[in-house]
Amino acid sequence: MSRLVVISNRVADPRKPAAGGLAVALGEALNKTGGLWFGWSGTVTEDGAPGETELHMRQAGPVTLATVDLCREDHDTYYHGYSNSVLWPVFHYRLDLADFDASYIAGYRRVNQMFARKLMPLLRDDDIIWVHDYHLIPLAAELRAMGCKHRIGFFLHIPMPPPLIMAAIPQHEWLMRSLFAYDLVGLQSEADVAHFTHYVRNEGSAEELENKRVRAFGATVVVRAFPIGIDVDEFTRLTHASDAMDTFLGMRAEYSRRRLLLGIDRLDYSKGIPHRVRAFRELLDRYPENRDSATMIMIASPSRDDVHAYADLRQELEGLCGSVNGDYGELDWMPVRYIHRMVARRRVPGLCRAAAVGLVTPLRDGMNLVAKEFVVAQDPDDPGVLVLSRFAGAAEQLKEALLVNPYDTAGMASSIQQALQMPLAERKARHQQLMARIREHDVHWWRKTFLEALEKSQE
Ligand code: ADQ
Repeated sequence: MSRLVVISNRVADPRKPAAGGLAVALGEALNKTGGLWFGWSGTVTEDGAPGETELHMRQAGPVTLATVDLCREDHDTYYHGYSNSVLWPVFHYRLDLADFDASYIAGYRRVNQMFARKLMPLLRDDDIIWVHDYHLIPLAAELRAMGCKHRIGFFLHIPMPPPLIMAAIPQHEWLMRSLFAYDLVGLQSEADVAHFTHYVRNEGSAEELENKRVRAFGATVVVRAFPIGIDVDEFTRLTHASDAMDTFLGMRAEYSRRRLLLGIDRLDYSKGIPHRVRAFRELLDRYPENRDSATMIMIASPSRDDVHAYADLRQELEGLCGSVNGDYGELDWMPVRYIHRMVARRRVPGLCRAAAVGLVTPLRDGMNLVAKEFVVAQDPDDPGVLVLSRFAGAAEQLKEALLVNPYDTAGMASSIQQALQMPLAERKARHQQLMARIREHDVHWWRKTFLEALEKSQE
């Protein structure tokens, strides 16, 4: 059996309780056969030279964790710069927020080269390599240039933009060409696959071959959608554990006279959080029966606070929440409760279960796992309703949610009203169908189908 080598920007210890389904799924796969997990340690050193760093090796059960530190310049250009100020905004269609500083690309290439250089001596002949996300697009090309002949797969956790948006990145052709050094490229949705195919047809004169193979730039790669899921059994267990149940009962007692609407996100401009507050305001304005009743709880955990666009977002959001509370609040009712913090993972299912409506309304999102977690946490005999943006990757699968356009404030307000008024029988029927699909395509299915496709990719 081949050994699995996972490479991602950050590395997690598979023996510790994982923060999310992804770490669980990868940890589980690595634990099975033993494996290697390689990436950045999370440490930034003030004295190192760009592209130079030491490798730290640590054993975690059967899994070897291999990490490198980044010097300040590499961190600022590769991580903050090219990854999070160019690729993240552009891949989420936010050209207005991209910072195309010419110095970033050198750092991005340098760190990918350094990763390849440090990884090469650790590889064994029978290894199968799985690279994750937008920080590491050129990694396979760098490994191939150093003679690596292994099977290498890549999974993109964020959306693939349409060709004309992609073309705004000065190095777009180099990035897309780099993907052809992989054997398998996995994307979240069929829409992402269509964007990829359009791009390579237009810019790389691609030929589409059988079995999802695409030939362009003188190479062939398999490109498929592998919609990522959550660990349903683990999340169900968390839902019934005492911390989640205490949270649920506490919230239910506190809000016994109210209907709760819930949003849980990282505070990121892709998540459409201000749009959600505007729709809630519209709901209170157009459907006054919700005043003194509906309460929106928004938990937005701090994220990349040192990038400008995030500070602006925080300010905008605080202003919007303040004005809704000022205009509509009563002495004993605050319409919006905004919490700029991370909630403990073990409490998340309790919060979800207490909510009548889950608001997952990104402007663009790879998948959005919160949408799936919200559904799994519900009581099947009295489930809440998921209001989901049509621009989340999850919308391709979760068709029984109420799909909304977050840019259409009035439309979103009327969908929230529909959710609040939905009869029990309809809520149960929708929930049942959503659950079946989420269970069928859970995170284990995702990992297994990706790795099987990678095994077969060179046949
Ligand atoms: P993210 O943008 O981080 O992930 P998402 O998939 O929605 O977003 O959430 C990841 C996890 O973080 C979930 O388990 C969620 O419960 C947790 N989380 C988010 N906000 C939280 C908060 N305030 N408090 C506590 N927990 C919180 C990226 C892509 C997504 C893609 C995933 C996986 O942007 O589109 O679905 O990777 O591929």
